[in-house]
Parts: sequence; C-alpha cells; structure tokens
Amino acid sequence: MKLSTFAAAAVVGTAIGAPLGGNCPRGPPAPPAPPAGGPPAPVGSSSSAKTDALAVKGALNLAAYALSHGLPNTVCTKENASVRREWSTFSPQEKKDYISAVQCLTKKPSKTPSSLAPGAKTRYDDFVATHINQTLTIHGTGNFLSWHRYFTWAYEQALKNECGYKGSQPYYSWPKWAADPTKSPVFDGSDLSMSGDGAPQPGRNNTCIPSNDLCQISLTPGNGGGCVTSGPFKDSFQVNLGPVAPVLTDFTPNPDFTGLGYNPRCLRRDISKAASSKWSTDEQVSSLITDFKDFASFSTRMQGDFPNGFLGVHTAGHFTAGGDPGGDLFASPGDPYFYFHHAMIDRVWWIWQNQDIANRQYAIGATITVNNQPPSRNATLDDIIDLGYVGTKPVTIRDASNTLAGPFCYVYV
Ligand SMILES: [Cu+2]
Repeated sequence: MKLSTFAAAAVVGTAIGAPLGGNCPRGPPAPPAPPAGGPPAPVGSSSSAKTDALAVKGALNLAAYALSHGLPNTVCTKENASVRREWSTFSPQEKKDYISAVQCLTKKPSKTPSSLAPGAKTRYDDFVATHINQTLTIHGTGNFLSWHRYFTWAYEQALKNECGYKGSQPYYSWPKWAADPTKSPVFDGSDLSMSGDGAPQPGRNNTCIPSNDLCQISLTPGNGGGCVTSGPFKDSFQVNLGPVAPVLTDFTPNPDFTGLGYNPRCLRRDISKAASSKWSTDEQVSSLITDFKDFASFSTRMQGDFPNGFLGVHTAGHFTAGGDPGGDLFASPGDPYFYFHHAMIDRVWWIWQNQDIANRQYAIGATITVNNQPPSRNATLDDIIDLGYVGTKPVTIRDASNTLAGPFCYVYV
C-alpha cells in the first residue's frame, strides 16, 4: 500500500464527505437537552470536524504503517480496497442502486429453517434472526465491535453478491446531523432516503433506557412514533421479526417469546433529537476516540454507562431512529438504517485503531458475558464469530480486527 493511497483517501474524504471546515447543511438549533442525571454533555452543533480530522490522521497513520510494514496480504491491495462513505456523498444513482439492493434482499427467500425462526421469511430477515438469536452474547461483550463489523460486512456482501450491488456500505455520520437528523439525506423522507420519521403520535411518554422497568436514562419523545410516512420503505417494506425488547408501548407482540415468530408490520420510527443532539455530537465522538486508550474502556464507553446516566454513541445512534424495531436491542436490524449506524460504529473503531496501529490493531478486552454479568473469562482473539444462516463462514475475532485482512478489504473516508 502506498502512502498516496490513504493520503488520497484522506484528501478525498475531506473533499467529498467530510468537510473539515464544517460546511454541512444545518438544521434549526437543537432544543436544550433534557436532564439525564449524568455528566454534562455538550449540545450538538452538527459539525463533524473533530471526528473527521481524527479519521484523516488515522488514514495517514495507516498509510505510513503500510509503507513500513507492508500490507497484511496480497489479496487486498490499494487497487481493490473499497471505500465506505457517508450517505450524503452518494450520487442519486448510487443511492438508487443501494436502495434497490436492500429491497432485493427483502424479496429473496430466507435460508433460515422455519423450524428455527418461523418469522424469517426473506433473506433480509436472516440477518435480523441471527442478531436476535445472538443478542445476549454480542453486546456489552469483548466481541461487540468485531461481531458487528463482520455482520455489517456480511450484509454488504449479500447486497453485492446476491443483489448485484456494486458500491460499498454507506455510513451515517452521527455528529454531522446531530442537531437534527431529519435534515440528513438518510432520514429526509425523500425517494432517495432510507425513509424518514414515523407518523406523529402525540402524548407519548418518555423512552426509558435500558427499559421501562429500569429507567436510568429518559429521552423525551420525538415527533414520530408511527409508521414511516414516505420514502422507499413506506409501504412495500415489512418488518417480520420481533419485537423482543420494545420501547414503544403500543407494540404488536411477537407470537413467540423469542421474537423469532412471524409478526408482519410496518417500519415505525421516532427520530430523536434528544438522543442525537446530546449524545452523538462531534465532541462526544471525538472524545471517545481520544480519551479511551485501551480496548475494553473504549468499547465499553461506546456502549454507554446507563447506571451513571451516560447513554453512549452506540445507543444514541440506535435511538436516533428509535421506534420499532429500531429501538429494540434485539430486533433493530429490522430497520435498514441499522447498517448505516453500525458502519459508523465500525468507522469509529477503525479511526480509534488507526490512532495507534501497533498497539490497537489487534487489541482485545472485556469478557464474554453482558457487562461481565455473570462474571466470565476475557474475550480472546481466537473466539469465533459465527453468523449462522447469514451464511458466511465463521471467523475469529482476530480475522475481524483488521479491515484490510481476514475476509475484509475496505477503508473509510
Ligand atoms: Cu447489535
């Protein structure tokens, strides 16, 4: 890999998607963030400048590292490495192609046996079913980042190999749209968006995290709550699986307690400025990258510290869309926004890794039980990630730790 490759990527990144000067479209000023009982967090300004500057610095480090150490293998080269970009940098045709490929996945038959997940009707559902099945071993654990990296990549591969998509998985930059996510091209509700907010359902209670029974963080409701009212996922898109841990109160229960039964319904959202403008700002994201130097504290901080009133960018990013299934820890991949969000999670990990490649490329930490309850052994690089009927071959955490090695060959701008 030549220095120029990543330097170019860095420059391209600032030119097409990540203006360091911050000239992105701005929504109206964010309302004052609600009190959450935790440490104060800055209100979002819809700048992503600090985060993007760290991405550029990381890309330059990566280029320098490749110069001195060589590339991990001969399969992934500067010619064929794919570049993941923010959705706002996609051309109209690129957006159309991506949306069509997602819709294609929802029309292909499932590979999951109906005896295991009767609600998994489509190829798209295979991913949701796998996530539901494994939720309690992939969150608050040492494999959280690597598992979701491999999962998001497998989804991208399905779009490519099974639905003819030629591009890369887009990401949604939380800080760029933190003041008002509905102003982002992902959520503006146009034909080239991932559909927008849900129909208004006034008079709803606050959303409690982690659950209504244990209200450690409370988010004021947004302006939605109902079915999405426009865009490509309005009528033809159907949510089949879940809910398992619903946040809306008027949900349709799944016929099976596992959430794997058939429960056809619309895609509902409650886009939350309360989550985004307080918890996924440029300040929040950049301090996560710079202030948490070992893997376990970085990964844990990213996933929040609810008892201490800290939401974290992972949960904030989920509640930016919220609704059903977006606000459900188990069934959230049932909203196609999930993969935009988790590509951003993956990008933040990639940026963090690139700040100190020698020490962070294959860093691992935390344990194999949720928040180490019950106490368990540490996760290791040899632990297996198996995506079940998603159908990709099992890999180790080691394999999933480098985006230029193992099954992967991509970078971010
Ligand atoms: Cu997950």
